Amino acid sequence: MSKVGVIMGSKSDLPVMQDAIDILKGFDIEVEVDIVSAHRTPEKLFDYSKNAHTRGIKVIVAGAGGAAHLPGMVASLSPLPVVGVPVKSSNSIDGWDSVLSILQMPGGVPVATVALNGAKNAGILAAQILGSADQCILDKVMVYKEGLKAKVHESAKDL
Ligand code: RP5
Repeated sequence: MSKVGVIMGSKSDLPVMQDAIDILKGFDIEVEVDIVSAHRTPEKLFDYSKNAHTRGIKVIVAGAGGAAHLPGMVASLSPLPVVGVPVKSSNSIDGWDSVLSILQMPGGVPVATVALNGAKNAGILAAQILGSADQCILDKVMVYKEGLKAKVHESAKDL
């Protein structure tokens, strides 16, 4: 079964990254969660990035705050698509450092960067990537989108 790897630079990122885990589990997608710090555990980062694809992980969602090098470094070492989540962490200057560190990658090493603290969208994007080759997941994404539409129509009735 295809898996999504959700990693973060610190346990302090978990309250944000939990949104990615929850939405992926809502699509019945297997999630492997870990803490991998680009600066504090660089050897683990190398090991994780080099090997994730060998154990069924198809997409990596990586979140970090401040000088957020995790998603970009993972993308430099792994053949898998990487979705980056900038986290507004305690060491972040208003989130901009995290956003720009993850967003402004050099040519050849893409990171699909979502909004600040946008872990939910990162999970949905990972599901959509898996869904492009898995009809069952694609069906669930379509149901989810129909649900969004229904909520808007419902909320418009209360105006
Ligand atoms: C980053 O530094 C982590 O991803 C986290 O967002 C931030 C703060 O980490 P802690 O000091 O809370 O462990 O590397």
